[in-house]
Amino acid sequence: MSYAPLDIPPSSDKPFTDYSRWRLLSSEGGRHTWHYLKTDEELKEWPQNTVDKFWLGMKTDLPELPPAKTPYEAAKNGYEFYKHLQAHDGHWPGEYGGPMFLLPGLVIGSYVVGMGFKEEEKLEMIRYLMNRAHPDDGGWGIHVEGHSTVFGTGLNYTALRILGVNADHPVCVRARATLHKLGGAAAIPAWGKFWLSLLNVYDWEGNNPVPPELWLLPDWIPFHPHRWWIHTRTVYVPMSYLFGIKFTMPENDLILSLRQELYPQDYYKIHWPSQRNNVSSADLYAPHSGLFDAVNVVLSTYESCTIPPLRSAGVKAAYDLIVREDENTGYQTLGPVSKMFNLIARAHAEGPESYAYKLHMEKRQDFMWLGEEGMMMCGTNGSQLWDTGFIAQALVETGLAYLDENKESLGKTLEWLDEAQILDDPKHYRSSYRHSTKGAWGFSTKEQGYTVSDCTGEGLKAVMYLQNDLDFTPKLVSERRMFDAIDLMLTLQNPGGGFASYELIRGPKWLEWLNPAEVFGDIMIEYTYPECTTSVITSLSIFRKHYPQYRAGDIDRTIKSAIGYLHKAQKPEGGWVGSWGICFTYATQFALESLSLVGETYETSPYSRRACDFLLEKQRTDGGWGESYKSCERSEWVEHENSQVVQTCWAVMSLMYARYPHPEPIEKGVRLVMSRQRPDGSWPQEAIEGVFNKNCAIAYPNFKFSFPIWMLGKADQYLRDLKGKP
Ligand code: LAN
Repeated sequence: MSYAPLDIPPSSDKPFTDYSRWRLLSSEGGRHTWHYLKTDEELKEWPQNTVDKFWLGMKTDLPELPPAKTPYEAAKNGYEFYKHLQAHDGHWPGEYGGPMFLLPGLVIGSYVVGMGFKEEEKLEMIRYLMNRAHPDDGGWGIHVEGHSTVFGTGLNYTALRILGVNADHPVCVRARATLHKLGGAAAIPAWGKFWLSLLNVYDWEGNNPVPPELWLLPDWIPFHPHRWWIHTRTVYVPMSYLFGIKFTMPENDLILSLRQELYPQDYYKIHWPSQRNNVSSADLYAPHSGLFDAVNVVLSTYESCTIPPLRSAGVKAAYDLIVREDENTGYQTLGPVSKMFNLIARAHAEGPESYAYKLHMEKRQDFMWLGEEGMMMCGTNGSQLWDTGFIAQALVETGLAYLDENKESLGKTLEWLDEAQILDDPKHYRSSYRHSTKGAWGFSTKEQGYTVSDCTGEGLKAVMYLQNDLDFTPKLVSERRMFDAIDLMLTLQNPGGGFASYELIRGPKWLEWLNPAEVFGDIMIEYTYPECTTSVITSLSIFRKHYPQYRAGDIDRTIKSAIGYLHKAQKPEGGWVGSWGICFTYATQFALESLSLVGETYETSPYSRRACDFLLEKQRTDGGWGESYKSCERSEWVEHENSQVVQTCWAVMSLMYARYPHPEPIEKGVRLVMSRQRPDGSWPQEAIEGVFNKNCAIAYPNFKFSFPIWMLGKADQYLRDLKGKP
């Protein structure tokens, strides 16, 4: 990619490209890629549809619906709208933005290996960054709603410059001032140091070591990286390769200039070794432990006298793991960070003419999403299964599935879910330290190919709802395949009874003392989560109603001990801390669903009662609930300034799972959610819904459809039952 300065307008409120020319292609298995049509012929052949228009923030022209008088009618209107956002293959595509450290990885990573972008992509990435600059100071945070940090500002500034924005453009001038005020790029957290080192604008000496020799350790060692949380290890595999070879891009004018722009001090006078632990206070979330600092002293000493055969064996071991990961995932890799590190490693080792380079380039597209504000890099290659699984269940539970006008859409949903199940273990299985995948559903697509405990749970539930509860659907997923999903989930329970995200907990808790990332909490090992646990055990429980013979004893024991885990995980105040959604309302909804499975309700269980009382205390006078993403940072309830539709749905669902006996709070919540519905049946976007690693928010924009539809439809029935009406 050549560095070509672009003529960028000072304001970014209008698209830099013609939005009527963009199309979202949903291809094999739900892959998402955005395309810009250049010729009139292409435009004629491929008209823009509602899905494109909705996600581009254009007017959808869907009709106004008869105003809803009951919660059921509101749910029905909601689906009348949401149905139009279903892709032709049956899944629901969606934007998966939020984190602000991913687009720079895409841009820097592509730049250092000479991989270009289309002009329209560059322009819309620039616009996205301009739109997402913090209104107060022009910097960027770790996520779209966060305060400006060095990580966000240093990396996104660099991305803008690579994409072709001049250093004297107002957006750069403002961002640079903020960056310098925060201490400049020398104080960027570890992953920022790493990206900038690859770009040759930070010295490798300024990084704490990431020795690839770690991969040569025997597997039984308690801190062997195969025991780390899968995202952390999958990011550190290519990092250790790139560190091992000290990858740097050759100097050019832009790099020389960035060395001046990113630092308030003289780049050439910086004492790099003293920057290793220099992290701006605006960024620091998980400070180093004394143990980690000590380990780094030892590793840094080793770095000055590495043993060449050992280093090259380590580099080779890391590279082999990179190749296996690419091959296991169709070059999607587990996530967006590993995607770009792997891409650089493969490009370095195999060159721009290689098959690996081309495939990485092709699949890079799956992470690039065009939204209303421009083009972003997503948290994964989509959230296809997750969004599709929820709405499928919502339709069946609310009865909307039985309406003739929804049957076609349901049929397609089932077809997609059928295709999305992973049928085998990974190609490279044990040699990649992978957990089994046979029978699993992942979070995004089958191609990405990772088991996620709760995605398997939600995927199987959705299939059972559609296949076993409805009499008009074909039985696409065989019993054998359902049994595979069950067998897989049963391998995922941890000794304490809880379920983690992708694997069993493999390492000791003290590994967290070696957390190198500074900006994320709880990333070194798997942990058990009320959310994941619930998706698995609710799925087991529905399954056993349909197939009471299959592994009944195992399922029984699993559910019992999972409930024990949930009891222990409850906070004394009554809620559960959410790790993947914000925050207490999210996790409490799941936990109370679990408790309801074993008959624990407001009237029968102190756990359930305490949880309801906790939530009721948080209900606001407008009938809604609202908590800030800061709840997740602090593990304590932090009010949002407004009540939020999605969180209100989670709270009302919680009360219904607990069979809360008084209608008033439920009615008030329902009224709030109905009052925010638009005449076309949709709901406006409110605050960000999700989170990961304690400190980074991530968007689930489809939640504003699936959860209101689900909650309103359920509440309609629930309130009628409470009042003894038919
Ligand atoms: C996700 C998204 C989905 C999420 C749920 C299924 C909701 C959860 O219940 C289990 C964990 C999982 C699969 C999850 C794990 C971490 C992810 C992949 C993400 C939050 C999306 C992005 C994030 C990933 C780690 C982002 C890249 C950043 C790094 C620190 C590597």
